[in-house]
Parts: sequence; structure tokens; C-alpha cells
Amino acid sequence: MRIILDCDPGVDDTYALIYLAAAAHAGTHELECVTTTSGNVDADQCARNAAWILTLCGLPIIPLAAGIPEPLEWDLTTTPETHGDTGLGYAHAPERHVEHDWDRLWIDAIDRGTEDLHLIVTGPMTNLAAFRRLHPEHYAKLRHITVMGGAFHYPGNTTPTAEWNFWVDPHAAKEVFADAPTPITVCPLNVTEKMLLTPERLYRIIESLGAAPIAEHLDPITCFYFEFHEEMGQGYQAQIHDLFTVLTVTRAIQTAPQLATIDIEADSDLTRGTSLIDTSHFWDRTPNAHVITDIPDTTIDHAWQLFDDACHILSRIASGDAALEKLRHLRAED
Ligand SMILES: [Ca+2]
Repeated sequence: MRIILDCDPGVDDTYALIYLAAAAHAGTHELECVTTTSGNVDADQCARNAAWILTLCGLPIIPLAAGIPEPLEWDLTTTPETHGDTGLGYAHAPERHVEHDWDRLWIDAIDRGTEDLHLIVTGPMTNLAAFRRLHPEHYAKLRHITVMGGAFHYPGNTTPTAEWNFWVDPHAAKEVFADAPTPITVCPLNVTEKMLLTPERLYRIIESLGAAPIAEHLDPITCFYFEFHEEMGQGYQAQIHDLFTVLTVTRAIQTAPQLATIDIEADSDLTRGTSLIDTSHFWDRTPNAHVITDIPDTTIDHAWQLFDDACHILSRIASGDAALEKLRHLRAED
């Protein structure tokens, strides 16, 4: 499986990047490119953050570019109170040059074939909507798309009814779902909030990361996020939405999505970003989404174990594990 990750790191995006970096090292999945969207912080800062996280995970050469800087119609809102001033809690990525050829990276990946190509969007859907407008023929070729967003018959995390990614750029989400090239897999708050990271889990993860350079930064990155959740009355723990989303794509989390039609309110001040689901054909429209609305707790426990295994891989890479190095050389010769 080849993956494009379009993200806005972001603390929970960071965990998605760590997992995909380990999967790339292990050869189970190929990370084609990482692009960023404005959401938690602006797209350029997200790109600096993603580049730093990938470097700390031993993947400094993944093609990476910042995407569209503003939502389609609403002004950009970022969330320093949730993810810190620069998006990574108490940690700060170094300055670096940022490329902006994000759509070229997507086109190159699509031109290499779309049967095994998965686009994962863990931020607002601005880039995907822009890509539809800019490159409709390539957009139509996408076969596998998974997004983190929405809340269906479930409270929002930004307004009483809206989830953050859909709220930041509701027009982008609305536009994409109105013309989806394939039913899009949707990971809403209903399930992503269950991917709970506790301090105990974090310390186990840091131990598993061992000598991997990301290990020493994960505590300052995550503690800020713990504190935010505690201030919101949710306890000293954190919801790692984007890791859940990536784990469903790689089948580390098995799900039973529901085929449905979804739509997003874009213009209302009151219900901006609210997602609606139609499973009873009220709208008489072609289904445009596979929505995951339930997941057993045991599945979540297993998913954290798999993430822990991924962290062990990064530890082995950092320690110069000979067997993994041989595997990488063999792949390079392919
Ligand atoms: Ca995100």
C-alpha cells in the first residue's frame, strides 16, 4: 500500500507520522509524500513540524510540501490553545525552507497508479477540494480516500455539533463529498475519541522508542495536549484522532463502516461545520461515504499495542539493527 498523508501537525498528527514512518521502515507501507493543510497551525508551520518529526523518525527524505494556506471561504482559525503556539505542544521544530508543490506530489503519486494508493486527510479538507478544482482528471482517479472528520449524532469538539476539521473549512468538505470520486471512508469523533492516550501509555511508548530521536521530544509534545484535555474537563489524557484514522487505513484497526450519504453545513454561523448523515435515503442521493460509527474497546487496546510495536521498529532503526538495515538495502535494490 502506498500512502499520501495530508495533515496539519498537530499533536495527534504527530502520532500518525510516527506510525507511518515505522511502517515505511518495516516495508509494510510506502509513504509516497506528506503534504500539509492549514488547521491546527498554518500550512507552512505544519510542514516544518512534519519534516522535523519525520527526521526524528529516521525518514528525512520523504517528499513534503505545504498546501493551500487558507480555507476556501472562511478566514483561517488555528488552535494554539489545543496544540501550542507552533503546533507541537511545548516542543518547537527548527526553521527550514518549505516547498509548495503539494499538488505536483499528488499528481506524481496518482500517475504511478491508484489501485494501491491511499490518500489520508487528517486536517481540514482544503487541499483535496482545491485539487478537485485544479486537477479534475487526476482527482477522479483517486480510489481510496480516508478522512478524519465529523461527528454523527454525537457532540462536536468545536461547537455543540461541529468537529474541528470540518468546522475550519466546511466548504471544502461539502464540495468534496458532493463530488466524491469514490465513497470516502470517514473517521468521526464517535470513534476517534476512543483512541485515548494516558500518561501510562505515553511512558510505555517512550520506553519502546528507546534510542529513536523522537523519544526525547514526545513528552513535551504530548503534555501540552494532556493539559488542554484536562482544562476541558476530560481528564489528564488525550484523544489521538489522527492515529486512529491511519490505523484504520493500514487495517491495524478492523472496522465495519456504514455506507451512507453525508453532507456538511458550510455557511451558517450557528451550525457551521456540522456533519449530517443520511442512511434512510431521505435525500435520494448516491452514497458518498463509508462512515465508521462504532469500535469495541478491545480493538483500541490492540491498536495501542500495534503502535507500541511500531515504536520498537524505530528503536531498532536508531540502534542500527542489522536485520532491518539488510531489509532496507534489499528494498532499495528492488
Ligand atoms: Ca490533524
